[in-house]
Amino acid sequence: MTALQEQFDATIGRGDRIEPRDWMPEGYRKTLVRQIAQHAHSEIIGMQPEGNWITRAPSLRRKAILLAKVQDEAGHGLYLYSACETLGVSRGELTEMLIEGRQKYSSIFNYPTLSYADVGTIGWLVDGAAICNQVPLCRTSFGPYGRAMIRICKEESFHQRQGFELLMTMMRGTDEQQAMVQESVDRFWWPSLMMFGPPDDESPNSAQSMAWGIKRNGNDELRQRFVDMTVPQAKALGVTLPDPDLVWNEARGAHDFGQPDWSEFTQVVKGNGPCNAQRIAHRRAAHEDGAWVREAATAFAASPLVEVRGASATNVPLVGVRGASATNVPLVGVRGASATNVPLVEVRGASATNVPLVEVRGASATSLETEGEN
Ligand code: BYC
Repeated sequence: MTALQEQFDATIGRGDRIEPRDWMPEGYRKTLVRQIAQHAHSEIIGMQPEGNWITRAPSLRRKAILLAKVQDEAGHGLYLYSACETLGVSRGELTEMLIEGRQKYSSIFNYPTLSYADVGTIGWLVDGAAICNQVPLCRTSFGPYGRAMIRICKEESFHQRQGFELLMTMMRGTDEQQAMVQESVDRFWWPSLMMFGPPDDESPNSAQSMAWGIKRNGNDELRQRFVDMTVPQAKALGVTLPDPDLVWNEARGAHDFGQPDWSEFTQVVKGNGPCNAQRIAHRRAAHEDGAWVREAATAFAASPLVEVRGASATNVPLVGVRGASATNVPLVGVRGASATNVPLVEVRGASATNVPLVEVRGASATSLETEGEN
């Protein structure tokens, strides 16, 4: 065993974190890329089923809440893609892998949202399952992933409550509204249980992922935790969970429950669920439609930092420097400059009392070209 491997094992053994600068076995890196990418893709694809109801939410308040939730999911995707990028793979590559079907996303988002009650059910059950699965991931062994999870879990908690509150409101409504909630729960219950992955004895990745501290619990343990958490909530709502085998087991101090249809799960994960093709087609179209934004952002990033026109000593525009803030004011808009490495800028007509603003084109730390001041 190499010294690096020993150091890695000792870090994991102590329950400390591995950071991107640390040496790590290739299998650990690959497993993390797989899981974090799948997680990021799930957040982004997961915007679609709920996004389907934004224009049809029944009031301004419900629309604002739903918009905010879907926007949070975009944010979660971005934190997770960023965490993944610390492992040496770019967001662009990950997106390509998703739309080419080389990486997965959570099975749950391949089911349609057929009624507005599904917005509440997704919040309650899907975000509820996500919380059970993700709270332990706040302690995952890879630093950037664990830190991203902390914020994500706080937001997921809010998402779950908003779903529960929506369903509670509908359950206090008309018979039709109550029936809508029950029908929605009937459709989403089993797919929610599948979110935790296959049973432990059919989970090829669990043992190694747990040994590495990537996963902290097995799939079955977290599924059980979710069922135990959800049963009293269902009672409070007044809905029935569609499982005839669901019963409290006094001896175990936990609920017994039936198994989801694992052949359906396999089909959905293989790409044959009700909405797989639609979800990926939509994601691909959004990616293609956004090409001009990426091109513009790339061109902007390559442009000089400062380009100020019409500026004078008394009329100093505040804009024009990216990343500047009240406490972080770059002295000169030259890339590659730092406190110790300040490129010389040639400014014509400058004196101590007359400091013209400088327009720098194509400037870099090694190649500087100055142009006339305004
Ligand atoms: N769906 O060996 P296993 C959200 C795959 S988004 C699809 O147990 P592992 C939200 C698994 O990848 C929340 N595939 O795997 C967003 C593996 O295949 P590969 C998403 C699944 O990784 C918007 C194979 O089956 N959460 O909350 O040890 C709106 C064997 O499985 C699924 C996460 O991503 C599935 N359900 O454990 C609202 C959590 N399950 O990769 C809400 C992070 C399994 O070998 N991920 N597979 O080809 C994890 O915790 C783990 O990856 C899993 C699976 C527990 C999901």
